Amino acid sequence: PNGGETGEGDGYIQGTDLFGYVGIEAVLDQMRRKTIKAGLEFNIMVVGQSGLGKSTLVNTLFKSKVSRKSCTPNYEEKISKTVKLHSVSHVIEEKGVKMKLTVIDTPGFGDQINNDNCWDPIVKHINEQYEKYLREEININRKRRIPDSRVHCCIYFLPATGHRLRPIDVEFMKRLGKIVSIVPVIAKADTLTIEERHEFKERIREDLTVNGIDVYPQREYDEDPEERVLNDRIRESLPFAVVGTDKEHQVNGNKVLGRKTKWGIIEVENVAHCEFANLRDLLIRSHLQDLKDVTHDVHYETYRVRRLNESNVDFSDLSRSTNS
Ligand SMILES: Nc1nc2c(ncn2[C@@H]2O[C@H](COP(=O)(O)OP(=O)(O)OP(=O)(O)O)[C@@H](O)[C@H]2O)c(=O)[nH]1
Ligand SMILES: [Mg+2]
Repeated sequence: PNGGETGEGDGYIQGTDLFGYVGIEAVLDQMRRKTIKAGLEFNIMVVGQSGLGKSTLVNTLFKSKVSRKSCTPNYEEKISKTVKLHSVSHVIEEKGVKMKLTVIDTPGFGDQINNDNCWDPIVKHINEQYEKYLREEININRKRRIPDSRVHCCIYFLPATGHRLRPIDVEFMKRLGKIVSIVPVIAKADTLTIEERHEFKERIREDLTVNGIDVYPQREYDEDPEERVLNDRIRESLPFAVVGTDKEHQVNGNKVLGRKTKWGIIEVENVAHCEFANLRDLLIRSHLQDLKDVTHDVHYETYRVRRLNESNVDFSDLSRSTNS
């Protein structure tokens, strides 16, 4: 039939005849529609020493541009010391695409006299989510879509000491880097001068390399030269120097998220002031799908292989316990 109902029919038919056009690109629309229908799930975790502003940054993220248009009411709560691991979820909707963004807030370490194994609860939580997923996956009656509570990205907070990586952070990140994608940040970056920030970042990058700590985006997973160039630029700017807040202030008649000090307002979302926006854009805008892919293809895969190789895994037991 010539000139189909869609109006695109002509070109389509003609194309087939003349150039062998088969219309594979239509798959893009199908994928798009499927993704929109299914919705997105994205889970971030914040980790680091106590008092570095982790809970504050979770609030900043939810109050910042990612969720201003979301349907959830403003998140108003006095921030106090976090005592247990807990998640905060918001459903964010933009142009018909729905995303459930979950941030897992964790209690900071460093308060105890003995900080040995302070990573245990964090490592345990991350592995438990892999285990949950694995159990769903090997279940005989598995769900069409397995709920995904796996941690797609772990934001690791470094104190703005201006010196080097501390042994505790090295130990912690070494362990984390093997099981999850880490994005390191310099916390409370408002305490550093421009020069100090620059030099501190450089020293941290050196220390990460020297200690063999793999942070996201990992070089070995760059898919092509184009991605390598893009990711190199990100790797050169790590760790992001961030500032967090849960307060809004008036600046030139606009409401901005900021920290008011005696000498002025630090605008958290202003890239001239700090790198919070760079962090947010990396997570939400440019690398969300890649973080999910790396989690599934690399970290979860490693866990899965290890678990299934363990001689004590009884498959029937696994599926039975999931069913019950
Ligand atoms: N100067 C400065 N202070 C900050 C920043 N972010 C948070 N703070 C302050 O630091 C204090 C601790 O913040 P929290 O967000 O509770 O820190 P936390 O890392 O969650 O602490 P724990 O729950 O104990 O692990 C609060 O008084 C915050 O207002 C920042 O970017 N700069
Ligand atoms: Mg906290």
